[in-house]
Amino acid sequence: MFRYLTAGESHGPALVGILDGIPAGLRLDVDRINAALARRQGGYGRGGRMKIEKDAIEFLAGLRGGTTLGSPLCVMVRNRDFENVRALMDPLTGAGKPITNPRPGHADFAGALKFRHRDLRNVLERASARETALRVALGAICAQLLERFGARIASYVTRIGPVEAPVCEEFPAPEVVDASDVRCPDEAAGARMIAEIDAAKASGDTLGGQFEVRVTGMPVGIGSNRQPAERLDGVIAGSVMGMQTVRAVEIGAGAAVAATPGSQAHDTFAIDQGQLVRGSNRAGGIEGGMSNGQDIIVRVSVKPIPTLMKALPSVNLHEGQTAPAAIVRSDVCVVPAGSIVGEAMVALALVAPFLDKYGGDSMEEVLDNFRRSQEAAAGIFPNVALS
Ligand code: EPS
Repeated sequence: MFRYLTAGESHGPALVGILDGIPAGLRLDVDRINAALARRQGGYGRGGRMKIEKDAIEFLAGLRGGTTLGSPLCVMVRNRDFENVRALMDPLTGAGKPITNPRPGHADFAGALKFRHRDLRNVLERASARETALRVALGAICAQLLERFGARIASYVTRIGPVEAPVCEEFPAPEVVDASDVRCPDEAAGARMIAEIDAAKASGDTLGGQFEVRVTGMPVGIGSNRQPAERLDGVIAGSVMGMQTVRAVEIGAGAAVAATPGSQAHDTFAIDQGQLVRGSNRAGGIEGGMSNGQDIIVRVSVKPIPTLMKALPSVNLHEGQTAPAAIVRSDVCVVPAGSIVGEAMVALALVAPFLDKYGGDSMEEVLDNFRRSQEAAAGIFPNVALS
């Protein structure tokens, strides 16, 4: 069974994760995992913390000579900032002045009541999106597994605050996206996004936005219509909704189909030179809860982060008085970084249903199952060539 867990506080010694169910024999390119971690650290609108950290993956278990053993992988990303705040965060002796004023939109308030914490720091340390570094590490491992079967994952930013960029018709070229400080392949829109982030920073505000994650090369039939929990769109949406700041996830045309007649909402079939083709990809690569062989398109909307330098009205929970929300060092806009985390959450979501279909204990076994299944699929309708 494929599953994963993460642990770690934002300013604790390290983030750790366990990834269980990755087959034996997957050779990992560690430089590429670290490159994904570096991409997550970037993006215009990040705060001071990213100057302190230089995220790198360390393997504690499950890997030998760069190849997975089939045993659980245990990985770590250290928090360099821990050394600066050891007195506050040491697991045995950490202590400090409590944070008392919850930030509207943050986990502070609900978490304090739920876990009966009087110091909001005990909530925010785990709620912090710092933890997404570990998810990116785990997701990059999953992406390398999926790549062995021809699937690739990429993302780009389509909106920051009021600035909207055109949607890419094709799978976005990762090097073009990476070259933009806001991960937007449209240069003019990217420049306006940067100006908007500067304006938000100057006024002590924050900005949300939207990004798209695309998967190309996914075989047909991943996910299932058998049971609600097996539907691939639900599995992906659940995983991506599990990210800090995410408020909406759409597949393909998404919410817009509610206003579209059926004649313009679906993707027609045709035969072109003996080859099965689709007229469009409004379904975003998923029909009936299963991948249909087209690109999987996931559109994600994230809120502006709740730590504002011009603090929102709140209360001091210790004193029972109205008071501004706590101000802690933070970012102005995390949408570009969020798109990298989105890639990771999609990769993490795809592996379980992928292995449900082709699974085995070793990569050799999974590749055998995959090849046999692909050959069989090509023969089901002999008069129709599937690309
Ligand atoms: C975060 C607050 C900031 C961000 C952090 C998420 O951290 P700090 O309070 O240490 O300045 O930089 O994100 C990361 C550390 C990261 O690696 O993405 C928050 O409160 O969610």
